[in-house]
Amino acid sequence: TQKTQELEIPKPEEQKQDFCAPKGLVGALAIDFDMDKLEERLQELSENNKDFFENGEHTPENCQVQKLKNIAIIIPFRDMTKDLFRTKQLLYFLYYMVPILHRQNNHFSIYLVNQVHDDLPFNRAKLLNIGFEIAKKDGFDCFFFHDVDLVPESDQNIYECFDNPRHYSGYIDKYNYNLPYNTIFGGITAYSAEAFDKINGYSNEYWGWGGEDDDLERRTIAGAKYKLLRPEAGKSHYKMIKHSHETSNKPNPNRQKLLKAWNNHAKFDGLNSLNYELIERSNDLFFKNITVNLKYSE
Ligand code: UD2
Ligand code: MN
Repeated sequence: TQKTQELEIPKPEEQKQDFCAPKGLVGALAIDFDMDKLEERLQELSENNKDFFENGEHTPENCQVQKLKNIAIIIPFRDMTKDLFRTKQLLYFLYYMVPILHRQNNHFSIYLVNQVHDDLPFNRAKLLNIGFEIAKKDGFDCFFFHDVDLVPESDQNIYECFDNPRHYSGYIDKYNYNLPYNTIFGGITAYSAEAFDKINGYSNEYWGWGGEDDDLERRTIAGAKYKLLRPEAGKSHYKMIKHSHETSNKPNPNRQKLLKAWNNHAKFDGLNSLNYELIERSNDLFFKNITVNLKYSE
């Protein structure tokens, strides 16, 4: 005689959920920015990924997202070029980054923070502060401040945060994968909400090209005593889309003076003095679109 075994079916709340882990990483990736192929590639991007997105964000299914793996990629943006070159960079960025982040299997969203066309110079740092403030309110706990023209050459370059901030883009093809100087902090940096709050974010006072990245390095290392950390050199190679500098983003003539005095303004110039006007907020399929006016008067 056969004994019927009673099957024990666990109730949903008792089901143990594992933490999300990367799925199907492929390692090194061939990256090119062939503009003639852009259109077909965008079609490919949307066909293969549209089902994984809701409201411009991706949430992994059937696993539990760990702390510091709710990732907001914040991109400072303005395109005043005639040929829409920054927009094309953005499309290429999405084409490569979306599948990579999807395979890394974390909760993520890309925030495009647009400076409205105005007569002001570009202000990368202030746009990044705004993106942080908004994405933090949306519930993210890990923030990547990310230039639009950098793409990782391997999906083993894992996007995640730790308590100590990290500079991600130390090894770029443009610089033969060497650090141009030891304390370089431009391109891409990753912060927990706590760490970015602790340093009071970026300075809002850098208008035009340059200096804001070094100022952030001073706040983080000399100011808050974090270690200068980067992901493993061999695993964090980036390709940069070649471009010239916009006339609307001229080198800031005050940048050296501001940088020298970083410690005099860090405490009251940053997240705690941030003001701006939110012009528009909308969700694209693969990113969240924020448009702001940096000119502010009360
Ligand atoms: C370096 C840094 C960058 C920043 C900049 C000085 C690296 C790898 N990069 O980049 O992080 O510190 O120097 O400010 O160290 N952008 C627009 N529209 C514009 C101008 C800029 O969208 O009109 C955005 C875009 O996301 C771009 C980023 O700002 O990638 C930085 O500007 P860039 O690429 O012209 O500066 P670059 O390459 O000299
Ligand atoms: Mn660049």
